[in-house]
Amino acid sequence: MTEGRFPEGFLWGVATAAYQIEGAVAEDGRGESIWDRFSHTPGKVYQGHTGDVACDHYHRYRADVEEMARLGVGAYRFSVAWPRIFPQGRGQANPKGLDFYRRLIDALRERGIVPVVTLYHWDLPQALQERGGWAHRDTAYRFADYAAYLFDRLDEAVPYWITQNEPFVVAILGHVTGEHAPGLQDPMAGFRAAHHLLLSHALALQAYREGGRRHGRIGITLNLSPVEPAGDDPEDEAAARRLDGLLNRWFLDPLFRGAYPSDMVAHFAGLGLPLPEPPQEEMRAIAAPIDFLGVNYYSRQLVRHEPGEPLMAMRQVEGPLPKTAMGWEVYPEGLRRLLERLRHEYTGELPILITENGAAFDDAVSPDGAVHDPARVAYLRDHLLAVSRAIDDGVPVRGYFLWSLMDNFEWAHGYSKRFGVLYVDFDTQARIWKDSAHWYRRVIEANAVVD
Ligand code: GBH
Repeated sequence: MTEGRFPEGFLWGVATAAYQIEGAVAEDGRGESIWDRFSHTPGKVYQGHTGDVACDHYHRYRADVEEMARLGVGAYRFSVAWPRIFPQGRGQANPKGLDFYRRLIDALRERGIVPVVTLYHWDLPQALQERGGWAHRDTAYRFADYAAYLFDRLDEAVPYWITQNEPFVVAILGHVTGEHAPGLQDPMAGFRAAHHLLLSHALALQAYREGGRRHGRIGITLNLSPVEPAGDDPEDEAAARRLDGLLNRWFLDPLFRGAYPSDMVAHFAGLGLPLPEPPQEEMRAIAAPIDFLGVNYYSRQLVRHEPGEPLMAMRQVEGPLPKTAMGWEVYPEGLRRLLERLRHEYTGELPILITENGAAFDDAVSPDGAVHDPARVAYLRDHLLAVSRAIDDGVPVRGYFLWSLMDNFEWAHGYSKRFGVLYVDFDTQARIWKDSAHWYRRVIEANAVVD
């Protein structure tokens, strides 16, 4: 294929997540989530920002779907807020919560936009956290019940289901570093959470396969990054291998090989961490075939050996490449390498969706009323070229979802980091097309990377 051209039928999309955009946190019977609790806890989120209003998408979803139609996207990846569907996480369902997603899906269908639904993008019902959250095995079973409830009601309208978004981030940032909800700093809770997140995927997958006639496809989304040593010291190389073992292989190996990576199990055992040994039937269920793998890619990780560091004996270092407003290096080549590695080591011919890729920059509305974001256009262009090269080399990438449709609640950074191609004025809720939105519209139209 010509450089920068995409195969016919390539799925062009944008992505969001419920807590980051919806607002309306107390409306129509929605229950509390761990992110409501966390963001309302002083000191946890930048300047005390919360998702109470966010982009007010709950009320403005029709206009937002119109924006997507104008962009020309073929697909929209969003997440369902579990506490809208089951306010207590289990037990009594809340039909008004389901109605919102039905209305959203109807609006998308009217515009010919395919819904890609993530079942969990970090907003666990607080009631389940109080029963132990993801560190507790029962949460995986409650997730499967919630998933089955949605499969039975929405499957005909949903061609792609994603069980979990970034279990690494949920387990490690939520339970080990404490940067995310529920804000724990307990490595053992992190490992239990990681396993129960994978188990919840497996149980939902089972419910999907066994629950009668289904129309869609189902997969999981991982955040994956190439991990590279900062120097050529063999100790740094071993440190890079360790972070790769936690960030990438800790999730890929169970899903595609049915076992946690043995070098990492040995590493943690050497630290005296009594990792739970999951039952074989759980490991088998986690490795059950999926229909696609979702990949979120932002950057690489550069690491150095650091003997004093607990758990991983390494530290991340700042790389030399230009950075986004998040401080993440712009490294498009990493995406191509990651995709090649996935195909050779894990996924083979399994279709891949890039379920997130994008960048935050310090955007501002200029006097002419436009938002000029050339750095984002360059980021997107170079990453799309990397994807198109990987496709030309035979990696079956079937779609690309730009993170994000619009500026939104960037977790612990609140509204201070803007990832959207639509600029959001959080005082007026106006959506303003950044230059990158105009550019992305032309890419979609051409089915090719354009200038
Ligand atoms: C995604 O997370 C989220 O799915 C999305 O909700 C969010 O808005 C978006 O990206 C932008 O942040 O330094 O060891 O933690 C991406 C989170 C951040 C996870 C970088 C991996 C690097 C590994 N990623 N992180 S580490």
